[in-house]
Amino acid sequence: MAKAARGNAAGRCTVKTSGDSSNAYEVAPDTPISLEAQDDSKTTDTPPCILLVEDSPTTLRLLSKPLSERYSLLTARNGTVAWELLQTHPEIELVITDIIMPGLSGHEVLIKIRSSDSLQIRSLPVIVIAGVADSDDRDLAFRNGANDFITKPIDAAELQARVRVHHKLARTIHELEASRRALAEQATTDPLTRLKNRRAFYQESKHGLALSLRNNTPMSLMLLDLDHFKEINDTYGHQAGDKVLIAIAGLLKRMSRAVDTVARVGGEEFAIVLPGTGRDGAIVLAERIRTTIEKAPFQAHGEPLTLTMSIGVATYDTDPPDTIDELLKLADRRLYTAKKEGRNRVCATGDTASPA
Ligand code: GH3
Ligand code: MG
Ligand code: MG
Ligand code: MG
Repeated sequence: MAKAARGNAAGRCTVKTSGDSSNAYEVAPDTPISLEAQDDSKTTDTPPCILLVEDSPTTLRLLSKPLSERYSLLTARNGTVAWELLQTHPEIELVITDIIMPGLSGHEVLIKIRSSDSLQIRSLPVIVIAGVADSDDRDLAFRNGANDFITKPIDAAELQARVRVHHKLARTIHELEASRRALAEQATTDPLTRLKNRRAFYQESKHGLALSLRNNTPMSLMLLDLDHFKEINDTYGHQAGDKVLIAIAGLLKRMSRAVDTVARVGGEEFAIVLPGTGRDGAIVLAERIRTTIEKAPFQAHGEPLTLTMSIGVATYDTDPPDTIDELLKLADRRLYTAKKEGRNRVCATGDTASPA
């Protein structure tokens, strides 16, 4: 029973715009919405790739053998080739470089690596190998950002041990950075719809208003609440309700511009920040969203299902408030007015006084 509604709610909601659709608010063709979590963790069994830069064929041969036992090894006979390989092989996880070579020296390769535009290249661990134990070379290498410095003759076991340590450390740093990014994303994302959450919406609105105040440009806030959504849950089940929320989120995202922030700020309540958009522009978008949702061919049990939304809009520059909290309160009062006046409507004017 609820199954039919679930499949149809997200899968068959093909949405058309009404009237003029010649601007950024045009709705793109519907695409399937997946609830599957994305797994972007590295699940590779291939050995880590390292780059060995050395002009001496003897040393190259000597080091290649032990390194190839554990690593996928790329080699370059001079710094110029090494730099080209770094651009085309993002799988490289560590660099070992000689200093004295024709063309770019090891010091120059290191400087290029550490000042690269690419974070991946910039943060590569680099082990410098030198022909003689020269303390100036060693100091310069470390000043330029080398992670380690080894002098010839090189003991293969020692090199392997150092490579292992630096590679492991680099991987740990990457993993920490990835989990920091994931946590930061979690803190601002609604897990069901992948839209921004209430907290991120509030931050974005505050930031947008600060820019508007400084640049003397308008900014609108829109609060959107599904009408009688409880009935969807009651009739078709909570999971069908969830699918509807996901479909609505996708639709709102596609109808807004890249600079707008679309958020889910409550159970069946959404919000959009519209930087640079005045009242008229916000009303055009709100009406377009309202009619698009009203016409969207949701189906449950093979029967057409009509959904509607009520929308409250407040605009900095047309409306009196110049703080985000007051603007949000105003948008909320207008949303309440839209509900009271019969739902499925946009309220963007009036009601500017706070209730006593
Ligand atoms: P109104 O037109 O006045 O807004 O009526 P409504 O039924 O939409 O509003 P009401 O506040 O009475 O009910 C909101 C419903 O939204 C109740 C709640 O179960 C449902 N809801 C909230 N969060 C979720 C969610 O994450 N998933 C689902 N499926 N339902 C949710
Ligand atoms: Mg050399
Ligand atoms: Mg509601
Ligand atoms: Mg509500």
